[in-house]
This record gives sequence, C-alpha cells and structure tokens, in this order.
Amino acid sequence: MTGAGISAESGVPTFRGSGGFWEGRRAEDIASPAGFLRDPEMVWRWYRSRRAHLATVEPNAGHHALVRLERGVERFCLATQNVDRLHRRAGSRNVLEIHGDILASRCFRNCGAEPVEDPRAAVPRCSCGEMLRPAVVWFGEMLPVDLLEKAMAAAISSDVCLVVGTSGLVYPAAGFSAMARQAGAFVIDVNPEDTPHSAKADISLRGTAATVLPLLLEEIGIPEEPGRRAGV
Ligand code: BJW
Ligand code: ZN
Repeated sequence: MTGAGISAESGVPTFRGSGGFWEGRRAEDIASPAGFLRDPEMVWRWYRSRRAHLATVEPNAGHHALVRLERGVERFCLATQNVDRLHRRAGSRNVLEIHGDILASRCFRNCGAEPVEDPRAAVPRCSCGEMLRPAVVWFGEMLPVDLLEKAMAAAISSDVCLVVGTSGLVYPAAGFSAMARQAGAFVIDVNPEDTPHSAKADISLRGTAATVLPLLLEEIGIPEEPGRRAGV
C-alpha cells in the first residue's frame, strides 16, 4: 500500500507537512463534504491547482520499482491512497485507488449523469443542476466498497505487506498493515520517518521511496531493467 510520500519525490506535496495547507486551512477542513458546502469555490480552486500541477510531474523511481515488483512476483495488489494517477501512469496494473481519482469529477448528488465540466465556471455544475465535485473520497465518506473489500482481501491473504510513504493516520487504510500482519504477513514499512505503521512492522526501512524501493528490489533479486536508470 502507498500514501502521499511515494509521490513526494515527483514533486507532489504530502498532506501532513508543509504542503498540507491551502489558503491557511488544513487539508482535513477542505477535504470533507462540509468543507465543500462551506466554500465550494475555494475547494475547487484547491483541486484545480493540484490538477494543473499534476500535469507537470512524472512518476519517480519508487513508482517504477513497484511496477517491476508486480512483474516479478506471482500475486500483487497495490492499494494506494493517492489520487494522482502516478502508479497507473508508471505502469502498475493491479491498482486500487481507494481514495479516488483527482482528475475525475462527479455529481455531488451522485445522479449518475456523465460529468461535463465547464472549465470557466468557478464551481462546475452537473447537467442535473447540482454542483460537480472531484471524484475523491473525503473525510466522513465511505470508501468505494468493492475497492475496500479487494484491498482488505489482499491484505489478509498476503505473504508480504509493503507500506510506503503514508503517515498511517487516516482510516480505514491505516488499518491494513495490522490486518495483514495479524493474518501472518511480513510487514515492511518504508518511510523516512517513524509512523504508527512502524511499530506494527516487522522491519522499518528508513529512507525515501525513490531510494529504498529500488534497493529493496535489488536485494530480493529483481534488478533494474536495462536502459532505465533509477533517476527521480
Ligand atoms: C515519504 C517521503 C518519501 C515523505 N518517501 N515517504 C477509525 C479511527 C479513527 C478515525 C476514523 C476511523 N474510521 C474513520 C475515521 C474517520 C476518518 C479518519 O481516518 N480520520 C483520522 C484523521 C482520525 N476517515 C474517514 O473519514 C474515511 N472514511 C471512512 O472511514 O468511512 C466510514 C465512515 C464514515 C463516516 C463516519 C465514520 C466512518 C475517509 C478518509 C478519506 C481521506 N481522504 C483524503 C483526501 C483525498 C482527496 C484529496 O486528495 O484531496 O485522502 S485525506 C488525505 O489523507 C488523503 C490521503 O490519501 C490520506 C492519507 O494521507 P497519507 O497518504 O498518509 O499522507 P500524509 O501526508 O499524511 O503522510 C505522508 C507520509 O509520507 C509521511 O509519513 C512522510 O514521512 C512520508 N514521506 N516523503 C517515502 N520521499
Ligand atoms: Zn447530477
């Protein structure tokens, strides 16, 4: 499983850190249905600026290492909390984007109409008249049930659970590593800092995703593909 930290070296700011603020507000206050209803224009400004920034970044050596890992093992499932599409862009196949996709939108009322987004509108509207919203999972909202079930099934059936670049504060994702370990998985935590996952992990690799993951793959015998250097 991965969190914002794996995209940090691509230049995508993490949530809980210096980049986790927008116009003086905490991500938690913006990323909720109440925050959206309070100030939809501000929320849309935040998401549009993040979307525009994402168009300028590329997957890094950490994302690429997970693509090689998927090719090199029998069974692989990547549950990512990230909404930035960088795993898919890198080439990961079995990806569960459990917190959604920031580049997609949907009706706030979930009417089911295909969203057509007017880029000039401060708050784009659905054809039904309701506001459109980014297709991500906010605080207080359920994760897509099918994805959550797949992620939990992967956790409890895994031999190894690799936890990369997440602060381990946001549930239910924060519970995956403990579920995996309880079911017998060997848990590896990759993060430059200590997190709640570290205490539950069998080993903690202190370093950044783009440096540690390529080394880890080398160590387990999945070397770098010729012609692709692990540059960030
Ligand atoms: C590096 C690095 C490098 C830096 N390399 N690493 C149980 C207990 C307590 C609370 C709850 C609970 N169940 C539910 C809750 C409430 C809530 C919650 O968890 N609150 C906590 C804050 C306490 N959860 C929810 O509401 C969830 N829904 C839910 O549970 O539904 C059922 C329900 C409904 C109603 C009531 C009760 C239950 C939904 C959570 C949705 C989270 N959404 C967001 C926004 C997505 C859209 C957007 O992008 O705008 O998801 S919030 C934000 O946090 C985003 C992230 O995916 C998520 C996690 O953050 P992440 O990825 O861990 O990033 P950071 O920034 O926190 O950490 C970065 C890490 O990287 C750090 O550790 C760095 O050290 C590291 N790092 N550089 C490797 N180079
Ligand atoms: Zn609608």
